[in-house]
Amino acid sequence: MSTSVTTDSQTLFEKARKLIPGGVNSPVRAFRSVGGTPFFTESANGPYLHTVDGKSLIDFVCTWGPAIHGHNHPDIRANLETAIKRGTSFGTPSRGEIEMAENITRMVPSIEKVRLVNSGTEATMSCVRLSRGYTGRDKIIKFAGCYHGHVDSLLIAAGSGALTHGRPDSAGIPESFARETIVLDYNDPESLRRAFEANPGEIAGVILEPCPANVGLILPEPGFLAELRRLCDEAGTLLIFDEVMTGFRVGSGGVQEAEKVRPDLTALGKIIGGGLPVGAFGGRARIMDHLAPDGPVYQAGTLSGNPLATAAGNASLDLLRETDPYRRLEARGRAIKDAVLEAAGAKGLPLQVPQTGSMFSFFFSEEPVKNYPQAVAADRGHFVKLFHYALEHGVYLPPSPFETCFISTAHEDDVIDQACEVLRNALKAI
Ligand code: KE4
Repeated sequence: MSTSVTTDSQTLFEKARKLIPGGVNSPVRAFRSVGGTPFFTESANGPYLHTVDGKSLIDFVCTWGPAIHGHNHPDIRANLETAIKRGTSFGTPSRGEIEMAENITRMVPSIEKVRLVNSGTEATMSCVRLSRGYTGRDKIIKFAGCYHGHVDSLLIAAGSGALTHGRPDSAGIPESFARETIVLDYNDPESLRRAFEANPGEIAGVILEPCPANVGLILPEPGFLAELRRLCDEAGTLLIFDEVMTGFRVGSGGVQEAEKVRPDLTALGKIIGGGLPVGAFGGRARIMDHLAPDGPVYQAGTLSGNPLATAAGNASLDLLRETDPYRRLEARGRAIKDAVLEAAGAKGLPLQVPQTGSMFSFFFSEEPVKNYPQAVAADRGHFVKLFHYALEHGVYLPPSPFETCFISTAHEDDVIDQACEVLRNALKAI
């Protein structure tokens, strides 16, 4: 029977659980970190999600980042409506792929050549393989709390031999894979120096979210990214920025432009797809030319460069260049941060609200959070109460304290004011 006749999330979720693991196609959607039943969305417009239960929610998840222009933006929809009349997939080169490559290389200075894939996971996985193929080395360094998609060699936690190997962070990953990944603490350049000393000539790449946002939001300490660049240069190791989330989000050139640190490879996703499945990875031409069919590093994808995805993605990137929304987005991020901190202060609630541009998160912690151990030490119970109060009052925050909130250009001042009022009241109610 068609699910369209079923009207409520509870019923739909029970049906979904019978057919889909956990009832979801991505774990975080199951609300396990906050409890309760996830709502099903019927439609989305501007800053709102409209649920099957007839509720309209101010959306601060923005489909985990892509919806920087809000949902169902007319320009993106128009591009898609035009593209779909020509067909859905060709499996051959198409004009939109060149336009996407022109957009990305123009907006991200470190990227001279770029390849499109279908997800952020594919993008980071390909960066790791390319760094290994280019350097002829095997080991990779990552940082605790940074999430790069479900790549076997990156679902690794710090191991007992912290400076020489990690341990699997998921079932199904062989110890042998974990031995090639070293996990360090973010914002700790000294540990990187020690890891390079312990593994001379063996590190192919250092990969990180330059601004970790999958552990809540953590901002780089002054000089940290520049020091990573210097140490990688010294060691002949590639510096890989995973800007799947921050690319085109914190500015048209991502964190690398804001912090003036040039990685060798960059992984992208989310915003560049305008809501459709797209990832990309790119960097210096002399590195990218190691990819098949020109070079020995294999990488491929049936739907890579799909014409619908590039139509939506190009519209999204064109809009960013035409409207330059970043100052407005920063002002709205700051407004929420200030309102929430004022309410928490009035109540004597220890709260940190790291914020950069249209990204912010909540740590119920006395001290600013600078790395993963500090993030996991923050009070999660308070976040759960905040989440549910907000949801009940029409504001949808990410269903985990280890995620980041996003604001779109569709979150006009009246919407921001309304959300601030709900968040202030939520903090009073905690
Ligand atoms: P995807 O494979 O989900 O497109 O991208 C993986 C990825 C890579 N790098 C960074 C920095 C990311 O944030 C992500 C995915 N982000 C999560 C949100 N925390 C996606 C949401 C989900 O997993 O359902």
